[in-house]
Amino acid sequence: MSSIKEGIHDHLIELQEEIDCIFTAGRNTKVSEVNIGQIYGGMRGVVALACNTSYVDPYSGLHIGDYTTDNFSHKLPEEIFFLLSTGKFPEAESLAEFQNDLNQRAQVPQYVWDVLRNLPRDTHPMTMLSLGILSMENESVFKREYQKGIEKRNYWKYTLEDALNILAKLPSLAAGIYRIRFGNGVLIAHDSKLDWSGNLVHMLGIPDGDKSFADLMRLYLVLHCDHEGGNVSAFTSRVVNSALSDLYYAVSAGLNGLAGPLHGLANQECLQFILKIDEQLSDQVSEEELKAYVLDVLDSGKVIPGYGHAVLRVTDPRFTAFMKFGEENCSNSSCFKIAKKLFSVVPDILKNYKEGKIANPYPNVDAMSGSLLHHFGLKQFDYYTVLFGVSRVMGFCAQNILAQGLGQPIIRPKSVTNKWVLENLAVKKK
Ligand code: AMX
Repeated sequence: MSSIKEGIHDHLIELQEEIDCIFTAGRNTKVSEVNIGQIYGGMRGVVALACNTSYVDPYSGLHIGDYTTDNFSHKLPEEIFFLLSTGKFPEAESLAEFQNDLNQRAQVPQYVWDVLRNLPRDTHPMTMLSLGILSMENESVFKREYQKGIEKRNYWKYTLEDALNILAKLPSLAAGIYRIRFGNGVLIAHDSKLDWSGNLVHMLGIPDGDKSFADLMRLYLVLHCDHEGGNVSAFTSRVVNSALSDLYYAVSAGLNGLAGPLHGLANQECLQFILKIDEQLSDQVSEEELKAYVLDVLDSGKVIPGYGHAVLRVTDPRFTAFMKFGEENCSNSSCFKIAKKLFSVVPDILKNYKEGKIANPYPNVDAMSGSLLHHFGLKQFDYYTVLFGVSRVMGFCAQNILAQGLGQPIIRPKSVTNKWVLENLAVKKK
């Protein structure tokens, strides 16, 4: 058995023991109540899901297992996937074995390129990524084995196979999308001597003399990996997989959620926002001018991209990690300077805007990431969410493997009509 499979197997035993203990203590114990506002308000704050890959604390941000962002941000994405799915970082030997396994599976079938090359020229790169994954659905090991008849307790093993096949192909697929959509369409071959993020940088073909772009990409792919279970993309992916639709369907569906401007597309919108400020006011913009600009945007009914969060109530530690990288590697870049200036004015404005209705006035991960990508030569901001997606697929895969391994059932909350609510409140419509 491979180290990752063994690690997941052992992790599932631990998690199942914890669940048994929780159920023995009280399966009917209440942990959350739902009010009418939450039924109509996107279920915000309703505790209704178990996710054992990661946890987002409102004040200390993303935790993976026992590690906070500061404690894992220096790792490789492969190590992070291992941590998400087994609860532990791999030993050197297991990491090498895992990387070797990914290399063996990296070849993207020719028909995927045929599909992508036949799309309209201006198709959004997120559509291409989602479609690229979905076009390979026929390769699903889970689907093939399920049709033969497999025991429920083994579902996770075939879901893991699908996860490894998808993850291995992602750098080639994402880089190919970049070169088809923004370049001359000539693909650069995968290099088995490079690691997962190194290969993505290599196949994108963006010049990187001092390897700072490769450092940024490693950090980028680590920081976006997972954000617990209730965000739009992870939840969507989990719901789809809970119907035993295989991981190709589930990952593609999760990516479709990530493509929205209130979620993953915010990083594209953030850079557009910053470039507009650079064009209209320059990176020498004063604090007063910037405040007036931000207020104008808010008064026109738009959100400030990269600010706010459904769970976080402080500056996102992932933003802080990117800011540190920017200070160390590109403090003179115009985009970085503007992103930093926005950080010094936006939180105070949002705190006082809409009578304090904005729950979190602080920056999320998207407020800084695009500025760094832009500085290092990746200027096509339509592409940024693809990089977010490449990273986040690690979270989708790990969450679904663990859920399958724990035998979690199909997800099906109950919805109600206005009539039901009116009757239950014993209120008459005027
Ligand atoms: N600018 C202006 N208004 C904002 C705002 C922002 N950055 N963040 C929240 N608000 C507004 C909301 O639109 C809402 O107004 P409404 O009641 O008139 O509709 C009000 O404040 C209350 O919202 P909330 O409870 O603070 O936030 P939420 O949980 O409903 O939404 C989020 C969270 C992220 C969608 C929201 O903060 C937002 O739209 N931010 C900008 C887009 C963004 O950065 N998205 C990326 C999030 C991280 C990610 O997934 N990548």
